[in-house]
Amino acid sequence: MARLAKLQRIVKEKGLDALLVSHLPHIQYLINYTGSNGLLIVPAQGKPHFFTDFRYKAQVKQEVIGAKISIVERDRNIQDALVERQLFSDYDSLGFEKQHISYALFDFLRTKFRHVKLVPETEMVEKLTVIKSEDEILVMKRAAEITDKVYEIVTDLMKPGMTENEVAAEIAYHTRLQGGERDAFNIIVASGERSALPHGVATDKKIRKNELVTLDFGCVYKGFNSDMTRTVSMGRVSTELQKIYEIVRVSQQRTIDKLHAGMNAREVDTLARDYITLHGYGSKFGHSTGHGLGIEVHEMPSLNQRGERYKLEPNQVVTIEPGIYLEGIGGVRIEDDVVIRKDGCEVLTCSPKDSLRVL
Ligand SMILES: [Mn+2]
Repeated sequence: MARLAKLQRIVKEKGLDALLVSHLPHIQYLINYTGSNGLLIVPAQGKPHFFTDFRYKAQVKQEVIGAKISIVERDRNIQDALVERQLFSDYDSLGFEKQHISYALFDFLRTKFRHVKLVPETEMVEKLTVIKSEDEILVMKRAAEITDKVYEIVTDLMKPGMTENEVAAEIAYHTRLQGGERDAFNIIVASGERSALPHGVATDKKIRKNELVTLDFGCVYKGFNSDMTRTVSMGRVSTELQKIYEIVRVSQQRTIDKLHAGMNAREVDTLARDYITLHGYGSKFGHSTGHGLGIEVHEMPSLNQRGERYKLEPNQVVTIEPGIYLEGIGGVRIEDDVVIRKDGCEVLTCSPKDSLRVL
């Protein structure tokens, strides 16, 4: 209940009568609902009200905590129920999640509740989710352990001749067997030249001997994500690819070694980027050094050069994932999930990375 209470305080501070929560991961975070349709109204005062449909009638009884539940009737949708029940009749202002609302729903609200001032909001629930409790960190640690275990199993069974999709299928299969609820995102298996694609999701390409393979995957466990990348070598690869592995590895390790609360997001990015630039590959590292991680794979903050005003706080979880990508040749990325602590950080993902692993 602490999460809802905190949100209600923010709603009140903002001078809103209520916040309409339309983003399902936020609804799960706030009231423990895991279904695929629903809207949650969180008033500044009084009990939050959750709407869903018949398919989830039994499920919400088991799951939902802290909200009044309404199941909309057959042939009705949730929007209609909001009108029929005159839910916003005494409201002056209603906040909505501007990055997580369909135009159709927005237009409906605007048309049907003309007397209510609709206030676009960002970072209301997001701000709450960024700082993790110790219990939440334990859950994220478990998600990371599952990912480590899957990495160990899958790298043991990878062989030349397997397709990237076959490797991705093994990752997905073992993720479920190890206790993961689902994949955190579309699994990246990028081999050979394709390892130079930072987001090379698995294809039917066969993995050949003497190629690099980048594996980037994670799982969802109790609503929280893990996200890890390792680059391995199928047989021997060129001296240059071995060299960039070492540069990325040292860049990533130095960043983790120096990471602590109070640094800003730009300083973290600079730590990783300067080392890569010093070795001549600055232009081949074209993405952020990392991102917040939690109920979403990408949360605040983005660790990049625009992050000067964003200070890291204890109990935030971020990824550290520098990479070097040589178009047409291959690429390397190494990514771990870390908890920011007062004087340092705690690394959640523990798969080996100290040297380029040859399979
Ligand atoms: Mn990531």
